[in-house]
Order: sequence, then structure tokens, then C-alpha cells
Amino acid sequence: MENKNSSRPIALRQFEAADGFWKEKMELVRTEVIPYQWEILNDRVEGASPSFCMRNFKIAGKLMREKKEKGSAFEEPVYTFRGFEALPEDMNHLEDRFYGFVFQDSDFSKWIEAVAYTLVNHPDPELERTADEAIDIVCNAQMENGYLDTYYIINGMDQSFSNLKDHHELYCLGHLIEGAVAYYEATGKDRLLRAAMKFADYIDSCFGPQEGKRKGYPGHEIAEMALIRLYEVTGEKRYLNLACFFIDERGKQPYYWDCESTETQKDGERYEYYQAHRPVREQDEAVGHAVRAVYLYSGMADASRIMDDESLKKACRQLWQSIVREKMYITGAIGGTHIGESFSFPFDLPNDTAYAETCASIGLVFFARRMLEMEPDAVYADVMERALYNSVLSGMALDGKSFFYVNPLEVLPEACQKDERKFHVKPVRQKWFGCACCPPNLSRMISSVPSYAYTENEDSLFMHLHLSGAITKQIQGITASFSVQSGMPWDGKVIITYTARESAVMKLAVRIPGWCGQWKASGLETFHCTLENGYYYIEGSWENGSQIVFDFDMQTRFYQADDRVRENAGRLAVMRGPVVYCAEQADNGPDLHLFHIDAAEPVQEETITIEGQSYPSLIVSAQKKIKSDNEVQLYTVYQKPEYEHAQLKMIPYFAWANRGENEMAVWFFGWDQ
Ligand code: FUB
Ligand code: ZN
Repeated sequence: MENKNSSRPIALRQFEAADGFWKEKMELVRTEVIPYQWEILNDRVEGASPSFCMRNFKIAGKLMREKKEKGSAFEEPVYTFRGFEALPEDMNHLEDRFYGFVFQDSDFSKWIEAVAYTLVNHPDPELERTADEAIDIVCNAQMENGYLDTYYIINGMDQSFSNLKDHHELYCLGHLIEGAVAYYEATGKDRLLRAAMKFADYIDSCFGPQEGKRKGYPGHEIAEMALIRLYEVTGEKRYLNLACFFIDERGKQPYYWDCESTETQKDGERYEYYQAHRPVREQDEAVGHAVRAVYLYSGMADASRIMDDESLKKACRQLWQSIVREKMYITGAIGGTHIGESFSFPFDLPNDTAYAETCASIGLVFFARRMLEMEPDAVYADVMERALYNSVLSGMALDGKSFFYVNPLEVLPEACQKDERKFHVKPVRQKWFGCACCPPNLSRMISSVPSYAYTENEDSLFMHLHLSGAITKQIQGITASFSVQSGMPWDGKVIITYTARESAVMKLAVRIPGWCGQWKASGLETFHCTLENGYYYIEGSWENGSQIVFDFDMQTRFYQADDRVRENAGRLAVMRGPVVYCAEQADNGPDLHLFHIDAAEPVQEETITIEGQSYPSLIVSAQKKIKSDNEVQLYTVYQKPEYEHAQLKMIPYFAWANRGENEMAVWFFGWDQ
């Protein structure tokens, strides 16, 4: 069914990271973030919002045991959904009930997924033992019929499926599948996979086109792409069918949610928030909750690839365009408004009230890779790279110990404290969150980056990101292997060497980054080369020692926004290669808004060390408005302002807020006088 141009991500075991930017990040996740998050999941970090995640599983497991022993039904609890179960004042005497957000289970699933990715190339018996124990706790909470969502197991199954729109059962299923598949692929252990399949089978017995089954679909998408992943690992077509059912049922009239229960309101026109306002093939604008949206589009892209479904592909391309042409920040962040954590209208991209949730950028990376799997076109990889190096990485402190949920492009700390419209913007990263969707999402993303960097099909290996390491590919019964040395994102030289004894006839498709004005490649004499949709296809017989060297120009460039982005009229942003830069008070003093940067002057570079890590900082020539000395009047008759020459020191955006609370800005007025 699949089109021959499509490709699949490499398995993580095909890649061994070499020293470099991403290896450092992956190591940070492995050595710092994953152990820290395990403590968090068990509520053992002082000063951090409690998670209750593992506790909820334990309580649900106890109920399961009691049920088995007594053969009795649960006692009916009072149904108290408020989205978040408030904490008791006395944390030492918690009742045996569910605490936290209704989707708290998913924190475990994301954690185990990240654990799995790290175990592939770093066997760690102790971590694996901890993971197995956690899996036991989770599996013990599963009901006989396969159902596994602690919120309902603890609060009462009579309410299960009563509010698909908001209550996240299918979201928890999706994350459970993702974690279970990853753990199975990493370790070969199938306990969690079997639990996830059992849950999926139960859902399959309740939902579907057949008579008597519910015609509902997830309020928070992810089950779609997860079920497809489950199909791909098990070969069980029913999971693909269920995913396609969820995708196709969305937006059909009468709306399922109008009919599902008395608790939910009949609110058809607000279903944009859930991307359920229209059937997906008729959706042409990215709307609503940004994470939900990109998770849905990812599932759609998966389904369209597998089914080679042209109408679904068309919808994916249209939605992609809607995001990247009209609704994406220069950092690759999405979600312009905190109201509903949503996309705003086209070109409404405020810098200081941005929502720009870390999870949404991660979801955009999911979507981008799936578009690449569907059809190799560097425009997708350009966005994937933009998001990864900027709005995804900014979600985590350089030491891996604190996190941003919201990733603004301009911050004045006082405004975050005093202006209610900006309360969602934090000037420093937090240890954890009551709603902790972002940190564990970051762990699973970063620890699986190689599977975003490389995809493959029968005769080609695609290099979307230029990640240093050794990569293998099976082709015509041969193990082809390449070593890649790359200084990205700081240095544009990429050296690719074929390192297998046996030669292989194949295509290597290397992405030419969209940000790169000029590039050259050498070592191509014996190959047939073509440039297509931003990929340089190098085809021929690869012999041991064959070496291709790419040189991508990393020159710093100034960018402007489309004129319809009113917020940035007359402003410039600075990028060096794929990395967006920002300026902080720590280097430039306060009042960043008074700087006007001069794009006509050359940019100097000097190394800056933050948190023990060194980066190129940029010294940009600027003019700084001299502040008026009138301190009594808010408004005065216009006088030509005076400026003084200044230098604006800029650092990589992802590294901001690692030196305490301070002003930050990405966009600056240009100096064109
Ligand atoms: O609803 C689950 C997650 O919590 C969403 O993906 C995030 O936006 C946050 O609302
Ligand atoms: Zn999040």
C-alpha cells in the first residue's frame, strides 16, 4: 500500500551517537533528567509540585487486588471531576484516592518511553530493574477486561467514557502504547506491551463502526498515532483500523460529543478547540489547542502514508502550510494564545504573551517527521530542525533540572508577576508542574532524536539532521555503515564516511538546510548526484573509505517577519545556522526594547560559557535610544530621539534564563536610518 517514496525512521539501535551537541543532550537526559523524573513520579522531590502518578497506580492496583479477592464491585465513589483533584492540606495524611490531573498516568508512560530509548544504547541493569518494578505497579492496576486508567479505576467506572471530550482516557491509552512499544523494542520485554494491547483491545471492543459500538473519538488526540505504531510493531490490523476510525469519525455530524452525556454541553461550534468541528479531510486551518492539533495531524500523516490516501495527504499538507506559513514563531514554537493553549488567528504571534508550549513544539516535530516519512521534502526537516534547536530545547535548563512549559519570545519579569495576561509566562524554569506534560515529553523527544535525524526505505538512507555518529542500514543482505562527523549546529562541516568492508549500492539523501545560503560538497566523483526537494541524492556503489564532505555556510543572518505579523513590524531576529538568538539583560543591561540592531554592520562572535557549556555568542552592532530625562510627564512633544552606539550581545535562545531572572527578547527594531 505504501508509496515507494515513503520512508521509516531508523531503529535507535542502528545509530550510535558520537561526541557532539545531541550526544551531550541525550546524556543529560539519561544521567540527570530520567532519574530526577523517577523521583518526581514518586513524590520524593522537596519543593516540587507532587505528581501522584505512581501513587495513583498503586491505589488502583490495591483496588484491583481487593476486587479479585472479594469478587466484589467497587464501592461507588462520589464523582468529583474538576480536571484537577485538589491537594489536601496535610500532605502526610493523604486519603487513598486519586490526586492530580485526570491524565496523570501519562507521566509514567512518557517516562518509561524515555527510559526505553536510553536503554537501547546504554544497557543499565539498575534502571531496567526500576523500570520493570514500575511496570509491575502499572500492570497490577489493570482491570480484568483490559481497562487501564487510574482516574476511573479509582473514582468509579460508571463514569468511564462519559466525557471523551475532556477526560483523556484515550489520551492515556495513546501514551501507554507509545511507552510500551518503546520498552518492548528496547528490551524485548512484553509485559507492558501486552497490557497496552489488552487496553487497546478493550477500547476496540467499545469503539468502532460496527453496530452497538460507540462512535466517539479522543478529545485529546494521540491514540491515533500510537495505535498506528502498535499496528506497525504487532502487525495487527485492528489497531490500524481503530486509528483510522478515530481519524475519520472526527467532525462527523451529529457531533458525538453533543450526544455523549448530559455533562458535556452541546457546543458544536467550539469543537474547533478539539479539531472536531469538521471531518479532518475538510480541515484547512490549524485551529484549537495546539498540542492536540499537531498530535492529530501526526496520526493523519501516519495513516495517509500507510494507506497511500491522497485526500488525507492533501489535508496534511494544507494543515502543515497553515501552521508554518501563518502560525509558527521563528523559534518553531506554536500556540499564540494561552486561552485554551491554542493557535490564534493567522499571523497573530505575540512575543510576550505567547503560549508556545514545549509539548506543542514537540508535537510539531512529530508531525514534521511524519510528513517526511510520507514524502521527502526538506521543508519539513527545516521546521523539524528549527523546533528542535529552539523551542524544544528551551523547555529544559542547561543542567536538565528545571523546565519551561511556556516559551515566550520576550520577557519582562515584572510583567510576569503583575500582569494577569502574562501570568502563564515564567521568567525562570520550574522544578516541576502540577500539569507536568512538558518535562517528560522532552525526555522522550531528546532521547530519541536519532530517529528524527534519519529515516530509510528499501534503497535509500535519508539524513534529515546532520547528527554525529555511526549509522547502519541493511541493504541487499549487506550491512552498510556510515560514520558522520558533524559540528552542527555550530559548524557547517559534515564529513560522511562509508565504513563497511562490503560495498553497497544505495542512495544517501542528505538534506541541504534551508537556512544555508551557500554550500559545497566534495568526494562525489564516482556517484550520480541529483538535488530534489532539498535533498542531495548521492547514488552509486559505496566502498569502504568513500568519503563525502559537505560544507554548509553558517553565516549569521537577520530575519524579518511577514508584514502581517504586526507584532514584529520593523523588527529583526538573528539566526546563526538553525539556531535562533536572543539577548538577555544579563549581558546587555535592562531596557532591551531600546536597542535597534544594525543589520548592515558585520556581526562578531565570541565564546560565552553558561552553566559550564560554551557557545558562540554574537556581538551585533546596535544603536541604543538614550532615555529621555523627563521623569514627570508621560507624554511630551516629539523630539528627534538620540541614540548611542551600542553592541548587543546575543546568545542561543535555548540557553536563555540559565542565569537567573532577567529580561529577554528575540525581536529587535532594525536600525535603518
Ligand atoms: O491535556 C494534556 C496536556 O496538558 C496537554 O497536551 C497540554 O497542553 C496540557 O494541557
Ligand atoms: Zn506540555
